[in-house]
Amino acid sequence: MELEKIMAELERRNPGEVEYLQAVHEVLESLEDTLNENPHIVESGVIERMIDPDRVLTFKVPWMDDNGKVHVNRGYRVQYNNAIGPYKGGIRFHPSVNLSILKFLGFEQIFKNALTTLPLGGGKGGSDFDPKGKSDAEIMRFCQSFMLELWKILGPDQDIPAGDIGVGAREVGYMFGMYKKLSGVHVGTFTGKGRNWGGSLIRPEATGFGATYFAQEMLKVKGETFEGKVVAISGFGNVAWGAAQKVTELGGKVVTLSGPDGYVYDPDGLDAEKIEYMLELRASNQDIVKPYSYEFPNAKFVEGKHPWEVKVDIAMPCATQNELNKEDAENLVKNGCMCISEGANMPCTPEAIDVIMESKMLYAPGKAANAGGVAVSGLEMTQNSMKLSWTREEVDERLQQIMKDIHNACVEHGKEEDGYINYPKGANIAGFLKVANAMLDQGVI
Ligand code: NDP
Ligand code: 2IT
Repeated sequence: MELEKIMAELERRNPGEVEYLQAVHEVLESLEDTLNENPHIVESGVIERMIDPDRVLTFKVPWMDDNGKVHVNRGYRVQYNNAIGPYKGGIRFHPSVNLSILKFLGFEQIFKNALTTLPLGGGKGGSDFDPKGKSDAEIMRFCQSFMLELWKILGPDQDIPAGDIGVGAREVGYMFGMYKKLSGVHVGTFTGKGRNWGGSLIRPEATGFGATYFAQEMLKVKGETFEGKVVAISGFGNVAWGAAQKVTELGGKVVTLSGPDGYVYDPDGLDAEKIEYMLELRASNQDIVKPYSYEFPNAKFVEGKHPWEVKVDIAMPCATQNELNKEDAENLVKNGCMCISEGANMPCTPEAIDVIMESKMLYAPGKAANAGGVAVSGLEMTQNSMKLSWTREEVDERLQQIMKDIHNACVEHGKEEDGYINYPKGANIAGFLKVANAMLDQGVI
């Protein structure tokens, strides 16, 4: 079969790029029927052209710490595909960052961005820089050095970065500042900007809100709502924070958060004060969630474990890739979990996905469920172009409509004969067809 040959060739050309190969394999597998029905897509080489990034920029990022010691990190930008719009995707600062991880993220971004219904191509960037424990001045110097190389390939109609793990409003501010100085223009080349210099309302909350709205749509199919549901969330960063807010507002009870050190179980559930405390915890610049259990003594800290062993109705992985494995999935199924909505990118391992799909629970992949973040980035770009700023209500309404439209696209392309909605398949097919058709229209380039 043609797809097997393509995959084998990809493995040969990209040895050891585990996450990248995992992401491509997951998409290609689900496209089999679609490609059999559309042989012209395969014959035109669209698959080979789509799975290889358009270009990758790799560069050195030297910076000086507060003690005058020089450090060198590696910076990257993967410009993946711009068939339906300019390259668009976040920047990740984390010591684990490498080319395989950024290629997997960039590849996923193509389909996610296509699903948003907005004209956005796919890209991703980042560095193996570790922001943990760094002073504000060190973060600023790093961001400035990073931009000295990156700015050359960015532009409001060319490539528009945003945040991701380790990159929030502060880092976007420092990067945008340097970009503006070097390019001499104040345009919407970044999203996730500060409110008073071009940022959109709701962008900080958008990914978590969107993942919750998506879960709400899935629950509706079963005649269910968030009211009274017990929810496990992983991570305690930007996405986890947005999801915790919206789930709580809709009547759900969030009982876990997690970090690389383990998870906290809070049987009382999060409330406004605890959600506010999440911001403090993030700002403390450590990589641990444990202090939550000192602050709120009813909460218990479970060291070195994943939150998926807790009995919950709904699970929302919002930390990082491959954080939910086969055993975790088996625990969730055993405990009667009915729905998983991925706030993070590719948080479930392939073995976990097999267990989840087998159980026939509601399961939304990140490229559909977490698309709210980049969708509001797209809305930020629109506001920048119009030199206008929409109200909170207007942005939120558009976000909700986009999440509903993505849900409908997944149902349209993912509904199986027995009525089960295969959301990963639906998301892959819907996103793929949009980009593939644009590529066919534009010729071999
Ligand atoms: P943040 O840096 O704000 O938070 C990341 C969170 O995950 C932190 O709590 C982090 O802890 C935790 N984490 C990192 N590694 C691990 C690990 N190995 N085990 C457990 N927890 C871990 O990033 P975001 O919230 O922005 O991103 C979270 C996920 O959502 C990522 O997969 C990202 O790609 C995805 N995403 C983000 C979007 C956005 O708009 N920001 C949009 C769509 C998806 P610590 O930092 O202490 O290590
Ligand atoms: O993974 C993602 O979608 C993001 N990190 C957000 C990308 C963006 O451009 O807003």
